[in-house]
Amino acid sequence: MSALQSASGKSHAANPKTYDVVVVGAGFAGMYMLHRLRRLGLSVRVYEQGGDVGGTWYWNRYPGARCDVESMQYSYSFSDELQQEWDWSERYAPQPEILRYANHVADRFKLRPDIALNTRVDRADFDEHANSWSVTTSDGKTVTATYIVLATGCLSNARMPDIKGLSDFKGKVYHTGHWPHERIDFTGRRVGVIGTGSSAIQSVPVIAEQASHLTVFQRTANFSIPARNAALTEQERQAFRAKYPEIRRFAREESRNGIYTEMPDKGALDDGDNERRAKYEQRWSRGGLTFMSVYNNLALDKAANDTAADFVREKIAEIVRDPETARLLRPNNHPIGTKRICIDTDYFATFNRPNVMLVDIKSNPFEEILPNAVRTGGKDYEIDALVLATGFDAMTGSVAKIDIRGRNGQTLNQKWAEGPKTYLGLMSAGFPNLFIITGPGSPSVLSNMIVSIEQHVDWISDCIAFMRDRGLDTMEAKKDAEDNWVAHVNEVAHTTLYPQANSWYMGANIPGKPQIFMPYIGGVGPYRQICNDVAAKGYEGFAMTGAERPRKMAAS
Ligand code: N01
Repeated sequence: MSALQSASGKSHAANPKTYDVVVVGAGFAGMYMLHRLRRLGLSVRVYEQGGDVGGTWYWNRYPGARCDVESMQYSYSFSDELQQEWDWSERYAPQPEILRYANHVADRFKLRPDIALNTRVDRADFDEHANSWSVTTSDGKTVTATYIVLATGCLSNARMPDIKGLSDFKGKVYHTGHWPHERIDFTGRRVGVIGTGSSAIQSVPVIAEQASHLTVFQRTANFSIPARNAALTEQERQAFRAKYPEIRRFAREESRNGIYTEMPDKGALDDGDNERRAKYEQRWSRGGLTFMSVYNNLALDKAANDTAADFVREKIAEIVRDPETARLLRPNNHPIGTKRICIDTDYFATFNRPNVMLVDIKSNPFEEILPNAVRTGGKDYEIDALVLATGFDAMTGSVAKIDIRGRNGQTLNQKWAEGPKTYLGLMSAGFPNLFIITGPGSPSVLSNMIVSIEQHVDWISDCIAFMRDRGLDTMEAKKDAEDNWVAHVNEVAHTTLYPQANSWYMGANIPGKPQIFMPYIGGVGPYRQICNDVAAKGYEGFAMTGAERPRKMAAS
């Protein structure tokens, strides 16, 4: 292919604002997508609304922010040089270090020239005659592209709660998912935190160290496991690096969640009480997400799940000295793990501090926010600053913000009004040549995101190369394949306990959002196999057409 020929064979010389591929977002997904597509010789433009690369790690700068997947695994595997040369400092990298890593990748692979920062994609229209997308950005410009790839992230659309009086509050209001770039110092200030999900559980212990007083407003208590974070030694890093081929292979092909760990071989009720307790103790001491993989049925069987949930509830009761606070902090309305499990450093112990107070807003919902206080249960809690750790419009929120119009002018928001519909989480029927990285219907947020990102990017790149090599220029999910996949995703979810929780996985945190379990829970390894099989069968379930040759001839 000549340098001037696109994947679709169109010449780009006449119009420099025509690309083979537009990628939306320069987080870990968008950056790797750009790298792979450039290696195919394609022209690519990446648009990023943030002021720099890094996606979720660019925005989530709240105190205590770090990854809950261990650094040596929460990192790209596509370049062995990269994984051998980068030194992670701690078991769980803090946000500034992950952002430095993202910037290092952008520089090392010379990605920046193809990334337009501070530029939001507002609209994308599919032109059925030209078989291309017209993409409009926040600077008022329009470009065209054969393909568009949404690398918009699953948790990047911060959700502002709708609480009466919030706009009247006179102090500073911060959202954990949209934290300012300058250092915020809460020293001597009375701070209120709303929410008790992962972001709050990470930030509360750090804010408590600074603030003169901290009030945490809790609607739903959450399960959290100690991180046991620590500095990584050079020896530990080297031991890990030496095993990388096996670790990465296992994470991709065998694991359920993209994490290298022992696979459980029995259920929680197959062990006697003492043995089970010893295993939970061992995982609690080890710390981290693998607590949930001690047995193979914690997500499936309520009685099994109760044993793990009871163990954690007991731990909370042991740690928290005030019995009423301990009672409130013990989760009681969802099976453990059915909301994203949190990983903390001293979260529960923080409530033993004299300057920290927990307020139950489940029994006493917010009445209103006053200029200097939060009023609930007839009491005013005076504060100088408010931290909203209220989460995200997850999985679909960032996609929904773009006005995407496919065939017949149908918008993606119209199509997804009753819940997202995709084939394999990768494409949606009626929206040709539009790919989604870690979209709803794929393991995405149930996995180590970088493993899932790399799998999707590789699959999409291979698919575009397949089309180019056969003179095909349009690809689209077939409606029946999509319907079957949506039914399968739903069916698998309902064999588990997950739908029992009012979680953001279900869209339950956004008033009016359809309540559908969005990620695919079948496991990272099995899902990859399904995607590989689909590709091996000539992209079964997708319609591919080309101006030059129909698909059957092309594939033969
Ligand atoms: O958000 P959340 P998050 N009034 O949705 C409460 C990832 N993450 O930002 O549960 C009062 O979990 C809400 O209450 P309830 C991770 O995947 C990863 O903490 O709806 N309260 C809940 O307590 C995580 O799961 C890392 O009753 C309101 C909280 O706000 C995901 O991001 C670190 C309210 C929101 O919790 C989201 O976590 C941090 C209202 N109007 C996050 N609205 C890593 O380590 C909401 N709440 C990689």
